[in-house]
Amino acid sequence: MMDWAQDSLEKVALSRQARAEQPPPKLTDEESEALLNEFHPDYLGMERTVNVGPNAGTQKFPLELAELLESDSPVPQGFEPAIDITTDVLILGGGGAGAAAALTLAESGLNVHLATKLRLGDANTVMAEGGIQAALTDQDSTRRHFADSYVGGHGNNDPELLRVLCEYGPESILWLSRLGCLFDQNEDGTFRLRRGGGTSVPRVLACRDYTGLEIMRVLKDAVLLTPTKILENHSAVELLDDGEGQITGAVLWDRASGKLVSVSARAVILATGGSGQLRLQGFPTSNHLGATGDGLILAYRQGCQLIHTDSYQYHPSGSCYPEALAGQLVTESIRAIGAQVLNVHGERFIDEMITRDVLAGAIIKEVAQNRGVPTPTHRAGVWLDTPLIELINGEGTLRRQFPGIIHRFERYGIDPAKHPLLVYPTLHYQNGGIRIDAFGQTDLQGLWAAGEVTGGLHGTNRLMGNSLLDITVFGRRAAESVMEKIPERQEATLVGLKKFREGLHEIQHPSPRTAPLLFPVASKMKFQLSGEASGESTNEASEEKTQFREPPDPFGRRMG
Ligand code: MEZ
Repeated sequence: MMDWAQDSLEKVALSRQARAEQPPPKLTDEESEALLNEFHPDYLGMERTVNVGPNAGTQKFPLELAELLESDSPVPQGFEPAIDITTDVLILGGGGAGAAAALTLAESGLNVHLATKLRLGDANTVMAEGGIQAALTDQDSTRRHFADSYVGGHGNNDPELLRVLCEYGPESILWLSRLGCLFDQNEDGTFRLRRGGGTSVPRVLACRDYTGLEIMRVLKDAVLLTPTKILENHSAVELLDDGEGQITGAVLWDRASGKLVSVSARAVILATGGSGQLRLQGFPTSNHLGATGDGLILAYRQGCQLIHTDSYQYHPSGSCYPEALAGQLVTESIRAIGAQVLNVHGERFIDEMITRDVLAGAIIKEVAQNRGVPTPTHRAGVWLDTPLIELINGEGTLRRQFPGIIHRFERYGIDPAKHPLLVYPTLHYQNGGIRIDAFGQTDLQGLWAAGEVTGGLHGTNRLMGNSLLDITVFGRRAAESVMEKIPERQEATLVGLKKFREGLHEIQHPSPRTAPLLFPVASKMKFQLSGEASGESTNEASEEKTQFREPPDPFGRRMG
C-alpha cells in the first residue's frame, strides 16, 4: 500500500501523536499575501484581455476562457431561428439553481421549460460534498455570516448580493428540509454544524459527505412533480434576442437528433454553472463533465458584463493518488474535524482551516520547493493525515461521517482510516461570472442568471458551503423576479450574434475554435437545420473548429 512512499509515511505516523496536541502554525497577513502572490494560480499572470465584447480591453480573463470569448458560434452562418418551442420561461441548466428556479415558478401559471445539456441533476451541485452554510444558532448571526464571507472574499464581494445570501440562509434550510433534505442531526435533534475554512463559528450543515447529492435529490424529485417541461440532452448554443438588446429565447442543440431547436421565451434564466472543465493551466478539476463555462460565453456575446472571471478557486484537497481519482474532491470537512496537511517530512506547515486560496498556495509552494511527495504517475502532493481523525474523534468516525470518501478510496485498496491521502489543489469553482443585481437580473432585459455562472457574490474567494446556499437562494430569487417583471413576448432573432460576429471579423487573431465548448473534449457537433430531415452536417467548417488542445501537465513542469 503506497510502498513507494514508505519512508515518508513512517515519518507521518511517528509524528502523529505529538501533532495531535499542537496548535497549527500561524501565518501573518504578509505571509498569506506572499503565498498568494507567488504560488496561487490566479496570481501568476496566465491571463489576458480580450478584443471583442463588453469587457474588451479592460478586464483580464484566464487564457483558456479568453480564447473561448473570442470564438465564433457553432450556429451556422445563415441559420434562421424558425421557432420550434414557445414558452414563457426558459431555464438553461439542470443543476441546483435551475431546479430551484423551476420549483419556484411551478405555481406561477407560467409555462416553463428547463433545458439541460445532460440529464436533470447532472451538475456541479451533486459534486459538493461538505455542506451548506446558514447562520442558525444563538452564537451566530447573519451579520457574522456576512463578515466571514466578506473577509474570505477579500472584500471584493458585492455587499448587496452577500447580504441577501446570508439573510435568506436560515429560511433556505427550512425550505430544503421541508422538501425532504436530510441534514445530519445531533442526538437532541438539532442540526449538526461543522466548521469551514474562514468561518468564525460552526455554521456548515451537511448530509454526511454527499450534501450536494442529497440537495439535488430532493430538488429533482420535486421538479419532476411540477408541470415543468424538461428538455434533457439539449445544450444551449446561442441566446436569441429581439434585435434591440432584449433576450427572447435560445437556440438549443438536441444531441439525440443533431438538430438545432429554437425556443421563443419571454424570460430566460441562465443556470449553466461553472467552468472547471476548462482545466486552467492544466490543473485537474473536481467539476462535473458539463462545467465548460457555456453560460459565460452566451451572455457575453449578447453584451453582459463579466466580473471577477480572473478569479478561480483551487480547492486545496483534490486527490492526487491514485491516478483514477486525480482532481476529485476530498471535502474540506475532513480538515475541519482534524485531518492535518503535511509535507514529505511529516511536518505540518500551515493551519488547515485558513481560507482555501492561501492553503492552496501553501501546498503548491511545498511541492514546488521539493517538499511534496512524488507519485508513481508523475504527480506530487502533500499528505492529508486522515488517520489522525480517528485518533482525535474515535475509531469509526470516518466511516460514519464520510462514507463517500471511504467508499471511493477503498476501491483502490486505500483505507483513509489507516492511511493518509495524497492531495494537491484541484480546480473547483469559478468565483466570478455574469454581473447580476440582487434579484438575479443581468444587464439585459429578459435575462436572469443564478448560481455559479454569476459573479460578485463570493468576491475573489468563496467560503465552503456558500455555493449550495447560493444556488438555493438565487435560483428561487431569480424565479420570483421573473414572475414579477416578465416582459411581453418579442421577436426571437439572431441579431445579437450577427453583431458579435461583425466584432469578431475586426479582431486580428480570432480563435479558430467555436464556443460554447459544451464538453471538455469537443465532440463533433453535427447540426442539422431545424425542420430538415437529412442527418448530414450543414456546418462542416464548425466541425473543424471544435478541435480540443490537450492542456500541459502542471505537475510535470513544476516537478521539473
Ligand atoms: O462549498 C464547497 O465547495 C464544498 C462544500 C466543498 C467541500 O470541501 O466539501
